[in-house]
Amino acid sequence: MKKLILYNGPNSPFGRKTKITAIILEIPIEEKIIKIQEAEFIDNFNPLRKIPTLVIDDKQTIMDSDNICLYFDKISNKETIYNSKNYWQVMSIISIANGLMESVLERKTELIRPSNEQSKSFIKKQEVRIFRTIDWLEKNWSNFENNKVSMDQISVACALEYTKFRFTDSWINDCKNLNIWLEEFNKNGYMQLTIPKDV
Ligand SMILES: N[C@@H](CCC(=O)N[C@@H](CS)C(=O)NCC(=O)O)C(=O)O
Repeated sequence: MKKLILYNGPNSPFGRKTKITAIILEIPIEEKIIKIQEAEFIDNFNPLRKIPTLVIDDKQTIMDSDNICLYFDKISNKETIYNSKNYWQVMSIISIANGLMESVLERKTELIRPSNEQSKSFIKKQEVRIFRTIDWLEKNWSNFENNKVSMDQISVACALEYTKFRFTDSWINDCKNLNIWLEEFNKNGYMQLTIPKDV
């Protein structure tokens, strides 16, 4: 078995996706929680200096959460979590969830810059995108009725939980179906084990 080191952060939604996928697919990884801003050594593996980054046998790197999750799915002996019947729908929902994570992250990053450098219109644009995306999921996404866990469910759950963690849960009353599903999904051991921590 190859040695798999997953460099992760304490609250990255992208990292959370990969950790959950490793748990579900029973991939034995060693997770190392790092402060990405100080992790110069990561540049040797991933010039983007981003987490998650997966290093295989100290030499090969897989970067980007989607590639890491696909890799875990490929090497696992368990049933795939990328259902082939609605494959492209699943992939598109994953991209939408990624976009939601990005907007929440961008908004937060902008807000921690010095106030004279912040752009109100940029923050507003992210907030509009966040609410539009969650509302769209409420109206258009139905794969959560499926009892079998799949990659789009993991991605949407991580994105919505990150939105609550970093921004707001004000959408839960308007997006009832999504919220009922999320509360149920959050009871899974892999969600409980990966709750984001503020550091
Ligand atoms: N597309 C990437 C996004 C990863 C990403 O944006 N990670 C953030 C943490 S949530 C990061 O490492 N940021 C460090 C930085 O921008 O300096 C993925 O899916 O893995």
